[in-house]
Amino acid sequence: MSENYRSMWESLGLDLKAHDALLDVLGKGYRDIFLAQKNRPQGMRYFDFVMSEVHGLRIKELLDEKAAGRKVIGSFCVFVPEEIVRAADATLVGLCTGADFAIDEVEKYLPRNTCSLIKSAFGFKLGRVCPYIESSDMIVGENTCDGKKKSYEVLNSLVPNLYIMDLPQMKSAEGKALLKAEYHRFKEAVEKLTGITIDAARLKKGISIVNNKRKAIHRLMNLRKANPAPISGLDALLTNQVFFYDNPVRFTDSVNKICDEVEKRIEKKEGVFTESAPRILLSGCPMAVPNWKLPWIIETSGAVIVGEESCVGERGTRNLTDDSGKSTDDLMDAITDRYFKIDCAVFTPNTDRLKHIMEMAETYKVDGVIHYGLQFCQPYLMEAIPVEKALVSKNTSTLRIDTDYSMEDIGQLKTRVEAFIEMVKVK
Ligand code: BJ8
Repeated sequence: MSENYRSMWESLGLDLKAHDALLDVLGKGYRDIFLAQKNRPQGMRYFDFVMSEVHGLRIKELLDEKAAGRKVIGSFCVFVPEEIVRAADATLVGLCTGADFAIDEVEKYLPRNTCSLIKSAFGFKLGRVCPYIESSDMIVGENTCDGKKKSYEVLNSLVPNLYIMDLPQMKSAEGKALLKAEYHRFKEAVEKLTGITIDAARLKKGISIVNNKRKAIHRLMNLRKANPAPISGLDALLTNQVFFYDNPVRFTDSVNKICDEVEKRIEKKEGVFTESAPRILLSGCPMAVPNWKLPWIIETSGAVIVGEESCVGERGTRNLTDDSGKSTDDLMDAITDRYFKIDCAVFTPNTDRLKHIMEMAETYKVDGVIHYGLQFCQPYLMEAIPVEKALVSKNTSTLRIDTDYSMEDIGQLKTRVEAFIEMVKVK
């Protein structure tokens, strides 16, 4: 990334030395993992560019928007409705939660046995290496799992602009009423922050922008049903990760361009892996940038990931928001309906997720499912067992992986994943 951004990073209060070290590791990881792949769609070059500028040009764009009076809102969860943010001409960005940073500092604030995702958010803040959190005019923390909920009490002392969104735990009428009330409260907070009154026309526009982004991703995911796989799971994951950072209209365009290219590949029966490569569904905790460890292990062990049952994947993007309502209230109801369907493991019971995993295993014609749980993530680790049982009862091979963001277990993970892939091949 260019030298030109140093004064920008400095103005955001970043620790330049630590930030340089982070960018070095990120750049190397990206080259080794993504650029080393063969036969990628040409359209992935755009995503290579986005990643090379993820702390550079994209931050400059956000700061330019801020200078023009627009606001930036940071989020840690797919329950934060982007439609409402867009309706106020503001930008929603996912905050960095995909790598270990400043762990010693983090453990002065959080217990050691906290999941890596939460620790990562704190590490990026405490290490002063995340330009997104430093650019945010509002940071939304949501009451999902206990770890996040309690950690936001601590985060509140580290940032000046934390907004807490309460969320239901049950898919009941009362749960839905709570979500609706919280989305109305959030709308008011966004209006106050931006000085813009969100009316039906604005909401419709916000819904359309976000739906278009989702439709492009649906199109790409649908194309991944082809055999041979026309795009790697790593590249598809990258598009899902960039979903949270990029300008949404440009993102939509770029994903659609990849789809045009991938459609041609499918016609010609061209793939990134051979037809006989085992097809894997990855299910579980979200994988934020630069959490690429497990997908990289899977795809360098001879299998291809054809779907992600994850918030950085289909759990986060699969449903559209109905934009047919005429009034603000109708559209707010439609937004509530859409988000209430998200089957995060923090809900109890959460049978929809199990159903969705089974459906995905079938539609993507997978040979095996790898369930990815972050250590100390009780919701997903608890659900991993019934998920495995249900899949095995349908004769779908399943491997449960519990890991974190460290690189220490790479050798052990590789051995387990390779053995699983061999077993799936024999089957
Ligand atoms: S909607 S999955 S993005 S909460 S990994 S912090 S659950 S202990 S991230 Fe999530 Fe929203 Fe749900 Fe999706 Fe807790 Fe588990 Fe850590 Fe997690």
